Amino acid sequence: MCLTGAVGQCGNQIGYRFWDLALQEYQYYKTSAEDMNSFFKMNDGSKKSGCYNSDSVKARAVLIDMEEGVVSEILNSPLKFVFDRQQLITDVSGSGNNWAIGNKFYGLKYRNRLIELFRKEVEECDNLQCFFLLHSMGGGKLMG
Ligand SMILES: Nc1nc2c(ncn2[C@@H]2O[C@H](COP(=O)(O)OP(=O)(O)OP(=O)(O)O)[C@@H](O)[C@H]2O)c(=O)[nH]1
Ligand SMILES: [Mg+2]
Repeated sequence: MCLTGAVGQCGNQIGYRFWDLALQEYQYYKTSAEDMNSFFKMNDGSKKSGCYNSDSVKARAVLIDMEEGVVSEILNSPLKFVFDRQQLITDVSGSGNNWAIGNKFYGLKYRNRLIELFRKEVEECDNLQCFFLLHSMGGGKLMG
């Protein structure tokens, strides 16, 4: 199982494409529930039937952005059902490409919540293999 963290504009935009493709693959190629389980939390019904609906499949993901725009777009997109509102951390103004603000200000402000969110997602994995972090090389960033 793989737990994805999408950080900032770039990480969340690339993450959106990733989740979109992963779901399409499941739909069109009938990926087995076991494979699907690597990236998604699925309820027992959808595991057995091989079908999913909006309540049965949730991404093993934490979405983080100190600006709201991209995450809001994701929450208004056709994929909105894949994300729990508890899996998100957003703020309003962003770090404006300033690493020190991202790391020292937002990092300190959200560190505990971030760790807690990841911890909860980890607890839902029975076989965690990796963390998959998506972010740009530029930008303010929370995590140094
Ligand atoms: N390949 C790619 N690069 C992107 C994308 N969005 C932003 N970037 C690049 O990412 C860098 C800026 O990082 P962002 O992800 O916007 O910054 P951030 O993490 O949101 O950080 P702050 O906004 O400063 O808090 C620039 O070099 C952009 O060109 C994207 O969707 N794809
Ligand atoms: Mg940003």
